[in-house]
Amino acid sequence: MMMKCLAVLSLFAILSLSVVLADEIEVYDADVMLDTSLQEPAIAVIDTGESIDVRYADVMLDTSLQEPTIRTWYILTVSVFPSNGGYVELSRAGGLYDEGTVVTVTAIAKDGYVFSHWSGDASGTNPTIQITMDSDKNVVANFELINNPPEKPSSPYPANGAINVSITTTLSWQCSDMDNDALTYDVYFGTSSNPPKVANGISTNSYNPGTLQYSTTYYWKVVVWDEHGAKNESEIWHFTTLTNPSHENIPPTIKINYPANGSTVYGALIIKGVANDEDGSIIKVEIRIDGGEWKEANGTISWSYELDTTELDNGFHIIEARSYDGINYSEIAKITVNVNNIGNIPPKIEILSPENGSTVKGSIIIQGKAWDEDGNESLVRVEISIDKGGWKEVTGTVNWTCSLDTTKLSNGEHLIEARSYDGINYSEIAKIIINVQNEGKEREALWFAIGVIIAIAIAVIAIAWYMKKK
Ligand SMILES: [Ca+2]
Ligand SMILES: [Ca+2]
Ligand SMILES: [Ca+2]
Repeated sequence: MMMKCLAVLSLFAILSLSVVLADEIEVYDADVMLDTSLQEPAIAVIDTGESIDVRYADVMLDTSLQEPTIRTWYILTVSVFPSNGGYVELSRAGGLYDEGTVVTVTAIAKDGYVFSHWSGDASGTNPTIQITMDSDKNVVANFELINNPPEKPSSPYPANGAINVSITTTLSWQCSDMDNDALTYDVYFGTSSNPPKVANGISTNSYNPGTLQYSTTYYWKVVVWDEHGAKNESEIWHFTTLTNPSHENIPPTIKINYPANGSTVYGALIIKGVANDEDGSIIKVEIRIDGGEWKEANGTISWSYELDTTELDNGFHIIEARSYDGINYSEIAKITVNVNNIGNIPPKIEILSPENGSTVKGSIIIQGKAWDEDGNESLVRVEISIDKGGWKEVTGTVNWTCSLDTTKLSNGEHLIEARSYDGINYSEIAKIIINVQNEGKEREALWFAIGVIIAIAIAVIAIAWYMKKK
């Protein structure tokens, strides 16, 4: 709309009004004394058809004025978008300005919005601009809603790093937006650590990936979008599904390496061992004492468990261990230890007969005594060994005996050793040497030697006769 406005600053004279019907009103400055008592306005018509009230007045004509004054005004129209996004301030209020007027226009955003840019007969992103009124102007101040991106998706299910996850699992997560915007999600899921997108713009914070594979690690992430196109994304999570339960599992094994079965222990005891699973891995190793509650050991394929033996009564205790592969327990490994936290005096032993160095033959009885300063009732057994052979238990403890058939030994010297045991310690070893001399044995040996010589002689004669004949 291009409209030329003319303003009447001063009324000149009735005579001038004759010009009103022309395109422009020519107004001559004059000293005017308005006579407000006049009742009827004269109508001045300008080119657009608008009208101006002009009241008659007594006019004293200033005849010095030579030229008529013509003043041209323009309209400045301002608007805002969106309408509740903000408002505009003008350096000079109004909307009608003399030609050439420079108007400073400032856009001011309301809470929750920010100024974006000018459009219409202005441009740029500076919220303050200057407009020169050389024509009618129409400017628009554009505002934008201030938006916060959604929070990073969190609290994944299955939890990040979870194992033994069911193959029919629905993924879910948590997410929120400061502006309470409605949120949509893109889901990335797969066995690659950089998983592909499998769902786009879903509005629920859960996703069903269908039936999964057994014994497989899956990776996934969620990208969240708000209503204004702002987004955020989770870290990449992962979980591992369980082993196919229909596959027969090989149970794990376990072994206690320390302490040795039957050994005496005291103070802080570190029980150690190993475990193995052929078709999987050891999830945990457990220990129990005297059939009590199972407790988890440290480590798996190589494990240890600290036992404070001072919390146990002195005496024999059973230590059991088992391993677990997530499906089956191993068989139980078991040792017995003798806890002794007081201190033990080892038992003693003595061989009374035969005397050391004596000559013996036939069946003999070896006898002796054993004792323990802590109390003879603690004596468990007495053992002897012949010529460093294995230890064999004898009859009795405090007074002990053992029969020995020396004819089963060669003639000559033999070592006999004896020791006693009090359940914790062995005694020092008592030893004697006996000289075995069995006569019957000498005669048998002589006849055997003669027989061998005769056989060799016959063989020599036979060979000589055979050679000669040939
Ligand atoms: Ca938002
Ligand atoms: Ca297994
Ligand atoms: Ca003792």
